[in-house]
Amino acid sequence: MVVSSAIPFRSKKTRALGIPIIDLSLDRSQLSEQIVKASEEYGFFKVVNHGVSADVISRTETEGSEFFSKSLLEKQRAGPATPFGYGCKNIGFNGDKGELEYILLEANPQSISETSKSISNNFSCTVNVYVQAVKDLACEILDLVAEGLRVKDKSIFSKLIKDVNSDSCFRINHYPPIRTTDSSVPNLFDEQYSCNVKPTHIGFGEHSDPQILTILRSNDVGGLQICSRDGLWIPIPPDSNQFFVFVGDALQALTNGRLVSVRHRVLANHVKTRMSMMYFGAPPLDACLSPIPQMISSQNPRLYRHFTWGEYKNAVYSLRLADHRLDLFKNQ
Ligand code: GA4
Repeated sequence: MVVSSAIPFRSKKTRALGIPIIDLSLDRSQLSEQIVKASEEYGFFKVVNHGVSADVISRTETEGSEFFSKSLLEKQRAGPATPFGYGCKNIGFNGDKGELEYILLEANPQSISETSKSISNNFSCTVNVYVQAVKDLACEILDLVAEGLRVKDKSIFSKLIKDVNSDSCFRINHYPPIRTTDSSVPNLFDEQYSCNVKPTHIGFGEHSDPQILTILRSNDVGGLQICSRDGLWIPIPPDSNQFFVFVGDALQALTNGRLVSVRHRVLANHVKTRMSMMYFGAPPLDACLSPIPQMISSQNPRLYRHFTWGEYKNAVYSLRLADHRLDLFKNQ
C-alpha cells in the first residue's frame, strides 16, 4: 500500500515549549541527574558545550550538500538504500514515504569507505572523522546516564556502541523545499522557519528510533517535532551549532522503561532546504536488550522479555515506520 505524505493542516495540536538543554561543561553529578531527568520526561534534549569541533561539523555539512547536489544517476551510484545506500522518498521496505532524499551508511570506517567509494575520498574521510566525534559524544552521554541511574558499571551502555561489532549507522537526510500549487492551504508565518510556510507535508513520518541513542545535527532550517507524553507535537527550533539527543527503543528496554524513546517527525517546508545528520548508536546483533538487573525491583517489575538487538532489528524492518514495535517485546 502506498501512503501519501500529505497531512491535513493542523491535524494534531502542536505547542511551543522549552525543551531540556544540557550544558556538558557542568560538573558530572549535576549533569548526570539532568540527563536522566530529561531522558525520563522527554527522551530528548539538546546538548551545548559538546566539544565537537565546528570545523568537523561544517566540513561534513559541505560534503553532504555536495553529494545531494549531484545528478540522480551519480547519487544512485552509492547503491540503493536496502538498507545502506542512497534513497529517495522511500523509507524502509514497507511502503513508507517522505519528502526527502538520504544516504544511509553503516558507521564503521570500512563500510563508510565501501559505500562512499562512488562519492569521493574526501566524503569518506570527513564522514569517518565526524562519526568518530559523535560516537565519542554518545559514549560520554551514556556514561552519564549510567551514573545518573546509579548503575555500578558506568560503561554498561557505552560499551555496547564501542563494541567492534556494534551495528551503529549514520544517515544524512536532505529535505529540498517541496513544490505545491495548492492555494487552499493558508500560509503561516512560522518562527521555526522564519518565513511563510505551508507545513502540510511530512518530510519523515512519526516514529521512534530503534537504537540506543541518536545524535542529530541539522542546519538552521526547522521542521523537527517531538511528541510529548500527552501526545502534543512540540516544534524544535533548529540550532546548527548544537546537537539534539534522542533516547532510542533499545535504551528504553535496557532501563526497563524508565527512560523513554521519543516519537518524532520532520515536516517539510516550501521555502528552505533542511539537511540533518544522524548518528544512531546501536549494539552488536547478538547483544541482549533485556532490562538490566538494577532497573528491576518489586515496585518496577520486568517490562520486557529477553531479546537480542538482532531480533529487534528483524521486527523493525518487518513493520511500518510508525509502529510501536517495542510493545511486541513486552513481558507477558
Ligand atoms: C528510523 C531511524 C533510522 O533512520 C533508521 C530507519 C530505518 C530506515 O530508514 O531504513 C527504518 C526506520 C528507522 C524504522 C522502521 C523501519 C526501519 C525505516 C523503516 C520503515 C535507519 C532505523 O534504524 O530505523
